Amino acid sequence: MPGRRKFLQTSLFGGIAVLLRKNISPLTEVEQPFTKGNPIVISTWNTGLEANKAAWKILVANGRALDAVEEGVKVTETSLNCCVGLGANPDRDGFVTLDASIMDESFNCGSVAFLERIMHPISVARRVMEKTPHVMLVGSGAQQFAIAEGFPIEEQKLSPDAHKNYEQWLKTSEYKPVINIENLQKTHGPSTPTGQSGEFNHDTIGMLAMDANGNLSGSCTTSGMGFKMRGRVGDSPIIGAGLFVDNSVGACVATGQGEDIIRISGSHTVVELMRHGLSPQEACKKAIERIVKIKKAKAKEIQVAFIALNNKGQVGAFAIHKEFDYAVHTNTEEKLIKSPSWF
Ligand code: SD4
Repeated sequence: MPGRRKFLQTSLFGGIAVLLRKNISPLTEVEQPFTKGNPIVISTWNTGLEANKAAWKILVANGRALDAVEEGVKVTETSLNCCVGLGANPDRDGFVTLDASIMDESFNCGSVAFLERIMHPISVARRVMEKTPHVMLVGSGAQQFAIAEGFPIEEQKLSPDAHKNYEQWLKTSEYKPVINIENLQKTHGPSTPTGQSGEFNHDTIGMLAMDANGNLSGSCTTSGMGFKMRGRVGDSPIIGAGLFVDNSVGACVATGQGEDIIRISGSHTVVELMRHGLSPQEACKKAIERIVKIKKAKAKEIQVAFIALNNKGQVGAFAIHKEFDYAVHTNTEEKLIKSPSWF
C-alpha cells in the first residue's frame, strides 16, 4: 500500500513503554515506499526535530529538497545556545570556526570550512555551489566571499555556554574529544569530561530530504569538535566524507569523530553500499563496522554515526555508541528514533 510504513522493532515491551513516554521511538528502520508526492526529511540528533519542521514547510508545499535541507539546518545554526553555529564551543584558541556542506540531486555541491563570524555557513556553502566554479572555500577566502555575497559579519564573541565550557577546558587544556551522545548527564553525571553541562555534547546537524518529485538533497553544518587545534577541519565540509548524495541510489550524512569518517570516505561508502543492494540501515552498519575494525580497541573511545535515505524513501542509521538519535518527518509523523549501535 503506497505510503505504508513498516517498522522493525528491536526492543522489548518495557523498553518501548519508556521510550514512548519520552517520544523516542525504539524503531530502527523506517520504510516509506516511494511514491511521487511522498516526501520525507531526516536529520541527526534531537535538534533535528525542530530543524525538520522548517524543512517540512518547504517539502509539503512541493518545494525542492535542496531548499528544505538548507532552511532546515539554518534553524539549528541560529539557535545560539545550541551545539551548532556561532553559539558552539570554540577551538583551543577561543575562536568558533564553522564547516558546512550541501549537495543536490545532480551532483552539484558546495562547502565552506574554517569559516568565522558568519551565522549561516550552510547558505554560504550553497552560494559556493551556485555562484563559483569551485566546490570548497576555506578560511578568510570563504569569509571574504560570504561578505561579498551580503552575509553580515557577526561579533567575535562566545555564547555564555561556550564561554563557560571554554573556561573549564582551559584548566587542563587537554584535547580529548568525548564521545558524542545525547543524555550526557545520564551517562557522565553533572560534571562531564569537557565541562559541558547540557543534555548533549554534539556539534553538528546533518539533514537528508526527498521532495515530492523524488529528488534527494543533503546538508551538514558544524562547529567541529570543541577545543580542536586552530585550523582543524573535520568531515562535515568534505563531500564524500560528511555528506554524499546520488539521486539514483540515495544519500548519507555523518556525525561524530570527523577524522575517522574521513578515513573511510564515510558517506560515499554508505551510498556505494546501498548501490550494491544494502538497505540504508545495513549500509550504515557496514560502514561503522569498517571504522570499528580500523580503530580496534580505540573504537571504544570514539563516536561516529551515519544516517541514510535511499531513493525509495527508506531510512536507516547506525552508530558506534548508543545515545545517538535521529529525527524523521513524513506526511504522517514526526519522531525521534534511537539508532542501533555497535556497542
Ligand atoms: C567534526 N563530525 O567536525 C564533526 C563533529 C560532530 O557532533 O559531528 N559532532 O568532526
